Amino acid sequence: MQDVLIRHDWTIEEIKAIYNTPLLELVFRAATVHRQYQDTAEVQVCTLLSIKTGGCPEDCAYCPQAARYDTGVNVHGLLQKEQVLHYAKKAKDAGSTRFCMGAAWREVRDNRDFDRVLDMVKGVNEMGMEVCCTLGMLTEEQAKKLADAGLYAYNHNLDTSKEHYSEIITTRTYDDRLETLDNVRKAGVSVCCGGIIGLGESHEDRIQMLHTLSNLPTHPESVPINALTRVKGTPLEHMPKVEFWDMVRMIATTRILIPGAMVRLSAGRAEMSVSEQALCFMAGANSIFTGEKLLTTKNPSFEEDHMMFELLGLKAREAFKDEKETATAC
Ligand code: SAM
Ligand code: DTB
Ligand code: SF4
Repeated sequence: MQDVLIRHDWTIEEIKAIYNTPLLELVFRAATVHRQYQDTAEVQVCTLLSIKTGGCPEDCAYCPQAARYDTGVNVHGLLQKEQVLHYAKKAKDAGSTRFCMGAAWREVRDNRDFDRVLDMVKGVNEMGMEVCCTLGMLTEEQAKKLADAGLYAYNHNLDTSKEHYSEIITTRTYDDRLETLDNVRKAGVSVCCGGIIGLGESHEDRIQMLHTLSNLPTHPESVPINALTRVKGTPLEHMPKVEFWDMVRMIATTRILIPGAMVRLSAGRAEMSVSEQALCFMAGANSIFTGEKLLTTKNPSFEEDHMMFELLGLKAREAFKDEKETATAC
């Protein structure tokens, strides 16, 4: 039953009021919305692979892959298709239904590497997994080529508020990000867009970011909420650890504002207990990244997550569920 209207006209004041609701009341409200829109027994299981690591020209202050910071990341060029398909199969066998390939690029260029990525997309799609990519900025034509190759979703995060953005990244603008999201939408590809907390932003910045996300003309189909993973050598290495309660508050507010989306408990799980993750699921998170690494940093193992699913009685959401439901409804 979906009796809460999906809105695209949230005001800052309304979002502030939701965000500042006493925590347990906020979790209860989010859990209520979650039950109206989603099957709460299901969690989407996605796996990331860094197909091109490090050496990135951008200056994103959180990122271990920016060439200008000395982070000790294992720099490598574009992986071979066979290596990628091997890892995708391992992820599929471990129960993952979405495979997301990440590249440390500022933007996609029309070159042989892009052709190779198109081929990887085709290969993973043929394995019956939802394929996602996160490759940086993208034109509409490039998004269409990815769609034709079988791309299901594209991840491009807002990361933070428009106001705080220039404190974190100076090598491209907030509007560049919004333009890429628009190009992805126009190509008919599912949009995955969220942000990071712990970048030194204020509560106001988080509210502003949620305002931008929840007022997009079409809501993103998935919204990853990341806790900053503090990496030695990056400008943000000494930031305080993100409070677990802030993650819960962010997830719950996102669930209420964007009820139809998969809300992904993304970076930060490696430092959370199972009980803490359970509260995030209660608050409306229904997607995670599995596999021992995110892109370059640690994540719980497939085995640990399997045990968590058993304990909490969760099951993996099947691949292409949205399409199947639309087909049945027609
Ligand atoms: N280079 C492409 C781009 O920036 O769009 C794709 C890869 S980039 C690593 C994808 C996303 O990972 C970033 O937008 C950011 O939200 C997230 N990310 C990167 N480093 C992170 C960190 N240390 N902690 C949390 N999230 C991080
Ligand atoms: C997202 O929102 N989080 C993922 C994925 N989208 C690409 C990336 C998290 C990266 C964490 C740092 C790393 O492992 O390098
Ligand atoms: Fe490069 Fe992406 Fe890292 Fe920014 S987040 S430095 S664009 S890999």
